Amino acid sequence: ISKQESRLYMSFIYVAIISLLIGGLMGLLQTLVRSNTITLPWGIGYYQILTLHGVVLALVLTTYFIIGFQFALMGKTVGISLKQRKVAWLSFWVMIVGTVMAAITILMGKASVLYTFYAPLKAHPVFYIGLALVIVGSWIAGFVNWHQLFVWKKKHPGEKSPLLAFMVAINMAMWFIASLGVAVAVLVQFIPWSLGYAETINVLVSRTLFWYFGHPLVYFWLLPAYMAWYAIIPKIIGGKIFSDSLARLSFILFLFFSIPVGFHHQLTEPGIDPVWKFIQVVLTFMVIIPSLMTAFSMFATFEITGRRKGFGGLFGWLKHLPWKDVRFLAPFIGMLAFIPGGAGGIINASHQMNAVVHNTIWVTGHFHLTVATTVILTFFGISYWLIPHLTGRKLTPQLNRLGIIQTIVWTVGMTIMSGAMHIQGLLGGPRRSAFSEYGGTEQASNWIGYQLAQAIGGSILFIGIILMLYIFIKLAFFAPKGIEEFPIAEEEEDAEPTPMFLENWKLWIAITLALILFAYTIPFVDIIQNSPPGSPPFSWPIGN
Ligand code: HAS
Repeated sequence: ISKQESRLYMSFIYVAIISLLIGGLMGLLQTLVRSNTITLPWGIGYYQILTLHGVVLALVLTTYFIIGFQFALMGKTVGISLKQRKVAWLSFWVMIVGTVMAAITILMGKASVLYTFYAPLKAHPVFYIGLALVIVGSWIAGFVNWHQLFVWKKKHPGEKSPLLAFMVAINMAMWFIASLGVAVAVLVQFIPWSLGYAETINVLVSRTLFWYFGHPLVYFWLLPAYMAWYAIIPKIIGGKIFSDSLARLSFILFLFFSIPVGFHHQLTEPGIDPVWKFIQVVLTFMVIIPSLMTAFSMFATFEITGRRKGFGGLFGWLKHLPWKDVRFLAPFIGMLAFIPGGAGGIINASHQMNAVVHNTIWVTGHFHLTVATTVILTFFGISYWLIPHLTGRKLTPQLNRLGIIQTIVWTVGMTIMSGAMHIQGLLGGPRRSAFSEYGGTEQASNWIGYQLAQAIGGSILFIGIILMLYIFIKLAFFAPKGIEEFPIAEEEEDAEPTPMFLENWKLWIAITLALILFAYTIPFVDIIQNSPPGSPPFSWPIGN
């Protein structure tokens, strides 16, 4: 890999790792405030640190890591030209300018609106402009990725595209179509409103546009982890890809069903016709299918590889897995976490049960299992080989061992924290609230033990972050020079050839748009015609 390429990919990853530190510290403070262990000094508001935590981890860390990783995948599988690299740098800098603008407003306490920035909470206009720039920057990255694949396909007529390049192109297509929604909300509603050109804002429209984007956002995080599960983990365990066609089909299904499902975040909201909520819940159950296909495919890979190595019996194949290789262990624990994480998602999506858990800290528990365990542990697993590969160093046995300790620390911390969040949520504990005794009610007194457990889990997780930072610095700057493999698996020899229609991009995009129009047109027109006129801005009382 050339120095220039490596510098480009690593730049994205540096921002991700700095975000992990800042966002993680904010998370620790969160748990300490909620358990009444500390009060924030110097007039810092609870919602200020909660916003920083959410924006920096859920939006900044993820987006930068994903774009850096995806560029590395594209560079490896289809190549990157000098021109493409220049445009990729442009995407980086546009994103950086946007990120800095948003970060400054949050740090100044002018944008304590949380990562969902629900109206009528109002931030400084610079916050929204910053967000818009981050999105535009990510689009530029997407255009480069599609162009990379396009150039490759022109040079290889009639051939199927490399699996990982296909997956990146799908993820960026989903991201682009989804982020159009939030871009419209920011440009048409939030920026004019925060600049004072509009006095009120249509809250229901803004939330609907946000969740049109917000649910595919979680799959934008998940799919890069799936790329590693499908195409990289098999190589690390000494096996092959179970089915190239199945992997492609599952990504196509994500493209179809990720977007027309936003109402499952708005099930308790008045003003949306229940029939359309029902339809979008049905579509949500469709988007579970590609994850079940992924689970099936992973089990198949593990079992086939194990049996080939001579481990028989019902579970004998489990023995062969390289438990002492952190490049496998970290993503594997991510997979395990996705079993309860996914089950929690199915509970959330079930309309009646959503009434029990909505706006409770159960939901926070759900996304700490999914994004903060499944996805992040997979990203850590990727980092252990990607960073030394890019910096021309080696993952030494000592660093591997430290990585295993890091993985265990993360797992223990997250099990305690997320477990306590789930239970407290079922006992009615609200999400997004600082410590309160709620007037001394008995119910609130039941929550405090779980809050303390979350503070303990959060502290353990912070140790995990420090460890990760240490390993990262070692891998990037100090580990011995050498060549670290970029592990990409091949397909099983006896696999059926992948049908070419799986690359029928026009058809897939047309079906995606048709599903979106079906799920959103009528309810959206209804919302615009019938929702209340708009709401004046609201801000948190000082000191919250
Ligand atoms: Fe979710 C809320 C529904 C998946 C993230 N979700 C959130 C929020 C976030 C989030 C951040 O329907 C909060 C948003 C906010 O701030 O308000 N979610 C789902 C459903 C799924 C789902 C149906 N969510 C995710 C993923 C996320 C994520 C993935 C991040 C990456 N979620 C909801 C709903 C809400 C929600 C409602 C709103 C709640 C409310 O009221 O506010 C599905 O995609 C889940 C399908 C997954 C599976 C699991 C398959 C298992 C696999 C692992 C296999 C294991 C192996 C290893 C192979 C069916 C693939 C085994 C080895 C052995 C040895 C055993």
